Amino acid sequence: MNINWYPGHMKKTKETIKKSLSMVDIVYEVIDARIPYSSRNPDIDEIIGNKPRLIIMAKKDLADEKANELWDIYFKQKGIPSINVDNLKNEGIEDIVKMSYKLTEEKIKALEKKGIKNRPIRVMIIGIPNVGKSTLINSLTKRKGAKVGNKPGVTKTNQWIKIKGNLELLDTPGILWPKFEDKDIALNLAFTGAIKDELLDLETLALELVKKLNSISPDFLTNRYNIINTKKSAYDTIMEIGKKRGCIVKGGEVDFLKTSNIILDEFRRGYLGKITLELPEIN
Ligand SMILES: Nc1nc2c(ncn2[C@@H]2O[C@H](COP(=O)(O)OP(=O)(O)OP(=O)(O)O)[C@@H](O)[C@H]2O)c(=O)[nH]1
Ligand SMILES: [Mg+2]
Repeated sequence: MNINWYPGHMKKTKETIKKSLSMVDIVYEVIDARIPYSSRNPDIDEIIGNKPRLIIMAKKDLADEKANELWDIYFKQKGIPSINVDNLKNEGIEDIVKMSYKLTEEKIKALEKKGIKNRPIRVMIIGIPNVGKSTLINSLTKRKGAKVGNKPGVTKTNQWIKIKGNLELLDTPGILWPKFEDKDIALNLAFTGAIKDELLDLETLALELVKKLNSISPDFLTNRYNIINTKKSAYDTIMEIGKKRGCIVKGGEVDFLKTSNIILDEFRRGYLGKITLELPEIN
């Protein structure tokens, strides 16, 4: 996960992915349902080009249900089909398979006209770190995890995994770099664990998260920690949570770091509620 995305690395990744792309019929672009905008790679459209694509909003179980619907509408308006998925409960997985058939129908028909029958639909998964790519591969292969052997391709290590029906998945997902330029995006990524805790120190991160959550609804924190919302500063809110949780060091002081860790961890686990951190602009 500790990837430093310097320009040379990005260029090489892009080239590698483009080579793999030439072997597949459809791309699953995996994003995080809590931050559908921030978790998209900035160059994704250019990388994928006009290859059929399905946006998979993973971790739908951690995101707000209404927001999931809004994002679906947003992507539909942009002309990209999308689907909400809970990888851990296998929810949405069947739909992915169905959509894949639909989105590659033309190409498969064209191949059939050329006499190529029963050619499997080849799929590649791409996305930034931590969005759920590997878990998705597991969900898709749960029933039939059989490897179908090496195929001539970009690297000798490429393996195709049989999914369902006539679908084959490239077993190594393309890992893309996230956007770091914008502070809000970088924070969203850090809140959800996509860039781990390198970006900011945990105390600052927790302060920012408290501000962010309260801007959406103060209920998330008041309900979880049984605190009174009196429009306190983020600092005072964390202090109060620390006291409630007994995060006290010698001398009776609140252990601010420990409390920060608790808040971040509980947010990431979904204990504060189903929370989407950004909403789309829909016309
Ligand atoms: N709640 C929930 N957690 C999920 C879901 N999908 C993945 N996760 C969790 O998210 C974390 C990251 O998932 P991975 O599948 O390892 O993500 P990845 O994209 O392969 O990450 P990298 O290999 O680091 O690029 C794990 O703790 C998963 O259990 C989901 O749909 N819902
Ligand atoms: Mg992985």
